Amino acid sequence: MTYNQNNNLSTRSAFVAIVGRPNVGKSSLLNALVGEKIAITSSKPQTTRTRITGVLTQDDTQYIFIDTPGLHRPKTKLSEHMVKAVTDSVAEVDIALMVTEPSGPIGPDELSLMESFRARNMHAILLINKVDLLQEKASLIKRIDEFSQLHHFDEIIPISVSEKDGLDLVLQNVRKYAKPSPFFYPDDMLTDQPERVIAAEIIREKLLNSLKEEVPHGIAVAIESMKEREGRPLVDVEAVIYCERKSHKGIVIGKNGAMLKKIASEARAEIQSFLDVKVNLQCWVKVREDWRNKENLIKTLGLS
Ligand SMILES: Nc1nc2c(ncn2[C@@H]2O[C@H](COP(=O)(O)OP(=O)(O)OP(=O)(O)O)[C@@H](O)[C@H]2O)c(=O)[nH]1
Ligand SMILES: [Mg+2]
Repeated sequence: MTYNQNNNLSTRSAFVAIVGRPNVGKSSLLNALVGEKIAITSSKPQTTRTRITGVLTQDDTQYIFIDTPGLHRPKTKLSEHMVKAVTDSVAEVDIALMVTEPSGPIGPDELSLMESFRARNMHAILLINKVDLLQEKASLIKRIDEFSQLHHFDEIIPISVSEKDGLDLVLQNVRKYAKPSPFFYPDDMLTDQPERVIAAEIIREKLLNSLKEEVPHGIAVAIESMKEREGRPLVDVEAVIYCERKSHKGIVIGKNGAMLKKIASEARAEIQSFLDVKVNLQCWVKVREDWRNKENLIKTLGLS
């Protein structure tokens, strides 16, 4: 559907893919640019599993940001879908924002992203995020140099999403690539994700924060029902947490149910503030052996 409030082409829009290695701060950047938390973030890599659209409308310009999963070598069928979400997104946009960190080796995934920009002859801006972590600024110059030799980026901008540093400069630069077009979304819309997807993601974020390494990567969350209680300002949410092994189910539930209680209580508070209404959240835990390698389950969970 096309929304053209002015019915002329005084408006512009830019489709922007946010790409990069896992854990560099892509989803944090999306949230900061849109001004609301619409994508979950965590200190664990491979948090984002699907493409997430975030919309920012400023004056005559609409930016449509597409946050993507971190690019990595796929080890499961699920991660094959995640990598495909990245390549599909890069193919469809006016410009890519490639997010990286100020230090560490430049690996094959970053090299292949730069290669795909060249193959498509597309515009790309490099964002060196987390500069707040840098002790000495001289290393930043070295980093800029290192990337400049590997690819001719349209711009290279150091930023810190946590400190909200450099974000205006990012928008100013992206604006140059906006094309005359009607707005694609209503100007007050922030994301195309349905409420129940955001609620499921909030629960997954709390699981990512509380559980150790391999357990949260094998978890998926589905909202089975979300209904307003008749005659009361209260929403009942029923969620199922799927894990891929029996032993993981025990870890998610915890001793005397303590872990599940903690996760559900944190998630309930955040879903409540997101929906702006009181929420009653019930979570069940089920096992779906090796679901990350089963296409039908990946599809049912909305991850393909
Ligand atoms: N110090 C610092 N940490 C940051 C900054 N931006 C993001 N982070 C942290 O980096 C971690 C990863 O952030 P995410 O936004 O989830 O990263 P991502 O690139 O979306 O990760 P994937 O979805 O796994 O690919 C989180 O712990 C963030 O709080 C920053 O500017 N400075
Ligand atoms: Mg992410």
